[in-house]
Amino acid sequence: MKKLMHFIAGEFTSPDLNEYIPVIEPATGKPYASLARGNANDVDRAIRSAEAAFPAWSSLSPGDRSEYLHALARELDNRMEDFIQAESKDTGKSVQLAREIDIPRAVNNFKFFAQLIIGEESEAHTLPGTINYTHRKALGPVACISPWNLPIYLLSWKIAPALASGNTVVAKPSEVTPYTAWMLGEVCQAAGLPPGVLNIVQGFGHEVGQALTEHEKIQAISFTGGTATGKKIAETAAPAFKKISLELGGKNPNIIFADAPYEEMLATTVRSSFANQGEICLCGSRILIQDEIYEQFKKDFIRKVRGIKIGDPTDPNTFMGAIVSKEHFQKIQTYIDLAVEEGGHILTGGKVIEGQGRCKGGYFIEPTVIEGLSQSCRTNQEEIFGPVVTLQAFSDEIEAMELANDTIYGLSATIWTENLSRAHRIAEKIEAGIVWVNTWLHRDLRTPFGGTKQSGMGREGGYHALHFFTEPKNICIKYDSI
Ligand code: TXE
Repeated sequence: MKKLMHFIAGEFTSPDLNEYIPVIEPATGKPYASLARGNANDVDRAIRSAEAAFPAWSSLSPGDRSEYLHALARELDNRMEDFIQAESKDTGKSVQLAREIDIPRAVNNFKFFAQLIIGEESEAHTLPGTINYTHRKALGPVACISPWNLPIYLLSWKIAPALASGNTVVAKPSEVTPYTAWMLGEVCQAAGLPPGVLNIVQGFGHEVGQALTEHEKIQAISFTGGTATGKKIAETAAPAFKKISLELGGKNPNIIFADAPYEEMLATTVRSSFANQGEICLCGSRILIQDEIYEQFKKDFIRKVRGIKIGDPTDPNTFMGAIVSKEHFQKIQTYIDLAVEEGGHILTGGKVIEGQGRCKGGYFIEPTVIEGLSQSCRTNQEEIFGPVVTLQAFSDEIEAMELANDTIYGLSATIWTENLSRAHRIAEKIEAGIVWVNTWLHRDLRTPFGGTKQSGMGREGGYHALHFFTEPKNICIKYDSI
């Protein structure tokens, strides 16, 4: 069985504790690798290596750092198929999704920031007799902590801007899905990235993650994960004045008006509900439908959902694979039971699926659609992060907006309408960091990405990310006039 080690100072290294955690394939429920269980000593070693690499790395020109990022993109691209298979095995997601989304996007993350950094400009402000110029400086060693749902996609989304802007990185992937992060170490070696520029420490969140966020040398923490963990990180970071960027949970509304472009809306709503088994923070888990089309939508949606192919992630026809872990699988089942207790009526799904052949013992759940629940119940308030959506009817814009905004979260929202004024009106009033109109998960990497309320703080993407990972310094010069 493969041992997934830390990657520190350009080498794969054993954990201080010499202990390993089993890594489970969700589609079979069986272990297939073992993971280094990191501790504070491993974190300290990684941070020292990042600290040693920082002066040389941050002194490179943006063009030289850009070349390294292009090399990372190239080496990742060369191993595209290995990464696709590994990501699917590790997470339970379909090979098809890893091929269409996860791995190409990871390659693009490196390419995108490689290009962006060479275009970065500094500012100057002049007055008679003075000139202020402002430039941005890298921070030092920074922490990038990522979750299990889009492992290499989200880890590279953090690492790429951090490195591009001159920082060195200690990355902490999720212990649930560590495989492609481990492979990234090999990519760094193949790309000739100088040792210590990127370090990857594997292990549990409460051990490695906590030690990393507490470490005095860490200047900034970029985190994506659960809201409860985000709060913990904020508590740790605040007294030490570390910069934090938190991308947390969501309970996103998908608001469908009677004048929606119907067929496109229907097909996209299936994706926005169940892509990646519903384990994407941007999934629209609350579907709000205008009265006039409620029954029609319900009928058509259920028909489409029943046609979803679930099963072995390696089957090219599979749309929904396995849930990422046994723990999360049980959590989703608890939420489905809760929905019934709260008076919900399951329109389709709701049951566990017995895997076939090699997938016996895998964690499969039917795509589940529930109606009849009030907005205030827990099912409609708490993040389930699985293949479970609820339907609610609304009569007009005011009611739609009240329902949409009535949660502690504010990550994203989708609005379906052909009425341009209405689309603008609602987009303005929705409490969310990202609003899509007549589309979903349509990403332009230059745009700010992140949430309001308890969905987080700070924005990733484009210059927002480069600015997060740098500190502006203003220099004011007075000169005598002639
Ligand atoms: O996430 P965690 P979990 C939501 C989703 C899910 C819930 C919990 O609702 O059910 O969060 O998932 C590391 N200091 N999302 O428990 O624990 C951890 O090792 C520093 C939404 O898997 O937040 C992992 O690398 N780090 C989300 C990362 O944090 C710590 C995606 C995320 O894990 C730590 C995933 C600590 N004290 C889950 N404790 C999204 N918005 O995309 C844990 N970690």
